[in-house]
Amino acid sequence: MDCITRPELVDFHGVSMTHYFTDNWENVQNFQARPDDILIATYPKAGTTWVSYILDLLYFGQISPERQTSIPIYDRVPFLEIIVPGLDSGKDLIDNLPTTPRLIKTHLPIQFVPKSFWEQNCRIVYVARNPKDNMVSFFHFDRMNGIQPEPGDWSSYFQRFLEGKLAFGSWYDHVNAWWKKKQTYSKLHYMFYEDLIEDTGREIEKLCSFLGLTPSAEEKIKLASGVQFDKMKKNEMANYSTLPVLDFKVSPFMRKGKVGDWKNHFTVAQNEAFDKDYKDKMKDPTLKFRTEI
Ligand code: PPS
Repeated sequence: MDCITRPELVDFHGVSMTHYFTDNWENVQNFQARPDDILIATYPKAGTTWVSYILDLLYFGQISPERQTSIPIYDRVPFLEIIVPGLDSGKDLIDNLPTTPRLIKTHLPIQFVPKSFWEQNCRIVYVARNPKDNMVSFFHFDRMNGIQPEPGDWSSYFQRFLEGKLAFGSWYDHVNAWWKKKQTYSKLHYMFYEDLIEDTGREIEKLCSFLGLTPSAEEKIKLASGVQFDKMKKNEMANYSTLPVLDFKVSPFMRKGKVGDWKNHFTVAQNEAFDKDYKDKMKDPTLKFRTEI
């Protein structure tokens, strides 16, 4: 593999980004979506892999079970905007997907989503996670991920999260803009990580109704049990252990999978500062997050 170095954050049309997600910009912006494509959109570390895996099993679990033991999730559900030297770009992986529908992952803030997805009226599943746990998960991911900027120490990371100075920009802008879109774009299903933790079966039920799928009760029970954290953590095709840029000696990709781990990281003062800042930034009373369940 080519030499990979940690990137700098740059201001890209007003959003903090790194070149691994902007170097393929023209191809990504000109991406040709198909009407049956399904886009899985998230701020990083909100539960992308979990929902990708659920959708992959819903669509292909029965018809091609061998896929589950031979193709890593990041190849089954390619990451649209990523381009890393020595690896296939997300765009190329998508273009070569043999399956229908194509399941596509993105972390792009809504204003960067290629227009073709809107023109084709594609279904979009957005997953959001409470910002405290999202921040903690992102911090540990940045420690172990060679294509992310160095996270620095926890207190400086905490500050940068509040300022939106992380790859893909501000969590606040991301979750709010996607939430707003839901009011005008009916093919957007907005989910919460905490709801999935609380009742995976119920959330699968809602997903199926959004996608127009009708698995049997038995299939749904099997699915909900098969996608639990411990099983995914052990599954090489779902846990990212085969991706060379990640250093599992620093931290695993499937790290804790919990609601409330922020309590092990936030100091009392940080928590107070966070809550105050959150109130100023999150003005829409209809968008509510749970930091414990
Ligand atoms: S990425 O890199 O943005 O695609 O990461 P993403 O998949 O969005 O988020 C990773 C976090 O999701 C947790 N995860 C799960 N939690 C509970 N159950 C299941 N099945 C599951 N699968 C993934 C994963 O552990 C990361 O969260 P943390 O808090 O770091 O453990």
